[in-house]
Amino acid sequence: MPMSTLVRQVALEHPFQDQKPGTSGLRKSTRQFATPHYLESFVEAALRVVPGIEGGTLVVGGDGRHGNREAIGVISRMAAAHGVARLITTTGGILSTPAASHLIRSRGAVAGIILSASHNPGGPDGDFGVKVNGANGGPAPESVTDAIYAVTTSLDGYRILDGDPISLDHPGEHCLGEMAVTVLDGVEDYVTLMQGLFDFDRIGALLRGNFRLAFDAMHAVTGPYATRLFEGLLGAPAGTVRNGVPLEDFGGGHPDPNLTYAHELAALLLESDVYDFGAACDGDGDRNMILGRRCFVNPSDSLAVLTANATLAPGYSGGLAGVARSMPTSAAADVVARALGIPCFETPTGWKFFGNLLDAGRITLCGEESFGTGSNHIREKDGLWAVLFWLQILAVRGCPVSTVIGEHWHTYGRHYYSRHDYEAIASDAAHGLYDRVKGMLPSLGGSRFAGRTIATADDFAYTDPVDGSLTSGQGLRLLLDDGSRVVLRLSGTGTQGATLRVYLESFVAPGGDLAQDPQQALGALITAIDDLAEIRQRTGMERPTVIT
Ligand code: VG1
Ligand code: CO
Repeated sequence: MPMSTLVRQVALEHPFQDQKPGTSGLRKSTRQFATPHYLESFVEAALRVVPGIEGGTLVVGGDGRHGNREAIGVISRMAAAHGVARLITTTGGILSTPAASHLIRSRGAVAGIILSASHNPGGPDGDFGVKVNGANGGPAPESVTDAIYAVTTSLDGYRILDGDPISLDHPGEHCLGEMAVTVLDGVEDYVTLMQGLFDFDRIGALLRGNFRLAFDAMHAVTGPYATRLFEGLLGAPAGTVRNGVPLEDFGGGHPDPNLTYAHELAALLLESDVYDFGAACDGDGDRNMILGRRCFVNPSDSLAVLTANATLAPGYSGGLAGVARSMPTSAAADVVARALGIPCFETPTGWKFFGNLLDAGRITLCGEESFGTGSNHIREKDGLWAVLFWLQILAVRGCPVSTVIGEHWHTYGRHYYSRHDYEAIASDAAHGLYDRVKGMLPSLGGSRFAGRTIATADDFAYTDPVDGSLTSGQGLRLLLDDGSRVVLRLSGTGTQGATLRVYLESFVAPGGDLAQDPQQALGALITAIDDLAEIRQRTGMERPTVIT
């Protein structure tokens, strides 16, 4: 039967008006995604906008949350109807965001569709998401996501192939209409990539010795990857990987690797002396939290430490072209870059802004304060890569995490840093607060704040050094005359109400007091921003929901 007879054109009564991608793709409640034609509408728009779809290769997979397999079925049938030549997906549909980025690149795909709401909870009452990545393996740039959104607002229908979805139970080759479908093991290629970057013999010797590692996969996508890496190839004892089986609702948890949501792991490391190293990743495997014995590594410091120690890893032994950090990330990496004599870029929040710099070879490492670190090996942040990088550094230096961090501060100074999140506040209250401070910015320069003077007050805008594109409205900054700063942003990944993020930073040079508690060191800034922005009063919250 000719393929055209199998393609069904489905008419939409009304186009959806709420499919604007946020910081990281389209993220909505699972319930909303279950609305008839909702997923299909967004996928149709993406398949129409992304160049090279007809006759191209497409990678599809996800973090295993509720709806993952069904969505892969729908996307496969739509891809076939749009003339995709080959679809690559994985057993069980399990594919971490970094592994997807690698597959897109290594298989020459024109794009990837990653099914994940990242660190947001999953399940029927949780969230679902769709991320569209381009041929470079990275999140589609704003020009593409804006175009996809524009198509969704006037869409009158979509094309889909009738038929049964292919089985994801085993690796194999299938056909869907005229489209070839490859189901492969989603872990293998990624593991090979890691073996090329790090010294597995050396890390293996560490993990087979007295050094004790605890890794928490949070019942999300990294379980199979971490088990193969740590307990398989690197010889760590069984049980090293906790919560290693991906579950559709992440076991009811919130797969966000921070001190609040990964508190069991945090308690193991911070309140006992059993483990030397602890790490966790988020729902889709692109975030990482690093813990040493009685030592929490702030993600901004983590980027700085990796930058300073990069040449200890075989994959980076030749040195770094440059580094980049998102604007709200502390300037700890900047100080290291200056010492190394390499450029350091400051981009808006979201991994898509690193893509051009990586593609142009201007940076090798990059990171965000939100537990994201990565490099030019792919075009997404990479949780397990960061864990392996830390293990590589510890294996070579032969000292505990706390020593690595302490020595780092003694050399470069310490950026006291904290992020305060006020989650799920009423949208009106959040926007009212934000717009009020934004309106005050022009009059804030030169005024007193937390015993310092405000040198600059602005709304961060970024001109991409590679393509010249301008992105504005990326966060309200109060830059103080002693190098401290406070930044306010509204989250672009939440699905309930609005989330206000307050980023606080203060620098102490080597020789100063490097051993304070961050909340105390930042105390004056915390009080001053609460007064200025009327945070407690306007949110009705006595304290943040998450403090990092
Ligand atoms: C958050 C983080 C940001 C990160 C984004 C996606 O965005 O702050 O740094 O890039 O999540 O991470 P927002 O807009 O909520 O602050 V993930 O792990 O969802 O791909
Ligand atoms: Co993520």
